[in-house]
Amino acid sequence: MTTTAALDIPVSQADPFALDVLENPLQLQEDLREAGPVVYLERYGVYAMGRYEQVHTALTDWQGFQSAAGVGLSNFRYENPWRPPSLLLEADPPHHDAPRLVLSRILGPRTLQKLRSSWLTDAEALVDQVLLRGTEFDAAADLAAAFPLRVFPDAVGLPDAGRENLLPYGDHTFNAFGPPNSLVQRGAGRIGELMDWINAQCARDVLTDDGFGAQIWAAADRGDITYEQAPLIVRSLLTAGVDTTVNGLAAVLFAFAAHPDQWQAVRKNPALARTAFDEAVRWESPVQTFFRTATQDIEIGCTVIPDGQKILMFLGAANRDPRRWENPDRFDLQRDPSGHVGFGMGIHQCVGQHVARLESEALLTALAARVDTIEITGPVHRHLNNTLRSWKSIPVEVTLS
Ligand code: PQP
Repeated sequence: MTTTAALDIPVSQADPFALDVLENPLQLQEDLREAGPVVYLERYGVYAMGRYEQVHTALTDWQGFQSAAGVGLSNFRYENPWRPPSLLLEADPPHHDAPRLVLSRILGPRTLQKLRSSWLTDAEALVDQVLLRGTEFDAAADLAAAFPLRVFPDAVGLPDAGRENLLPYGDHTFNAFGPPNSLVQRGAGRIGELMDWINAQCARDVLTDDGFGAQIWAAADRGDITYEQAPLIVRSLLTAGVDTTVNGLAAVLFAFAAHPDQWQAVRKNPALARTAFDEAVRWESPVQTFFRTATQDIEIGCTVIPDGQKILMFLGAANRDPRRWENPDRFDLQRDPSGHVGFGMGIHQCVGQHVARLESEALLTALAARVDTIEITGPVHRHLNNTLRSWKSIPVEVTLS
């Protein structure tokens, strides 16, 4: 780490998207936090923030830190996006408002109540099915990946054929927020075919008439959004709705396997299942990073981020900033995790978070009803992604109650 006299800003050569860093990002996160409130990442020519206070402030300031130039490394002011930009993620007010309002109603806690009992039943059925095969299984593949795939595509109203495309499409999209490294190149070969399938599923006549997708098209009938916007908003659901929750569920399952006392706490008090998910999202930050772009010269600390520059927000680093969290590396159901930035903050804060929480609550409730202890039985394996803290396998053995 060096300091340039002119800018008075720490400069780092670190590569947050290097495979070994993605494998274990905690050291880099600490280095960034310790270096200062803002750091310049020379390798990519971007700024970075790892401290809670600055990340929180920047996320809340959408006028100063825009999303419309893209929330990945690619700067839409100067580069063509690889796909038509998202009307939610890659937009700011006023364009962002109508799509956001429509989706926030469809995915809001009140509408989701209707799904609650059927998702609880689905979770019980999945847990029964897994345990019938034995008490040793892969918590990542058999539960965390299986459950969202069981409930979410049905809730959207997708046909059965081609659902196996959802995870690879999401994986590539989340890689594409980073630099064009080997992870992006690996996905590039299939992306045309995957994108064609995704786009085809956004059409009204492909979707059932009672799912989230149909509700988006109904919003176009009402004039709340235009007919041109509807398919892109369906695309957002298909892009954002599976990989994110798969890794959120993997995070909470891994957290419990690694903290047996916390699992016993949930067993005694199943109401803790809801807090557990937010604490796991704080602890693991399934979405590790997103970029913003400065809309003007912005003063932070002793430096100025010039207009048009990209800033990498380390949600994962902020969620473990010891300036904000006591004993941040501990997964602890006694703490109040609210205020974590794992779902972002401000006007872009995750519109799907109620869906994710409901999935987690259903799965944990079903698991807590049958499983007394969870033990990790072998080496766990990460799945590397430029944006997501993801899993390939978490081998566990459980004892039944
Ligand atoms: C984390 C929207 C949201 C959700 C899109 C899109 C993609 C990803 C996400 C990220 N996202 N949670 O394409 O509209």
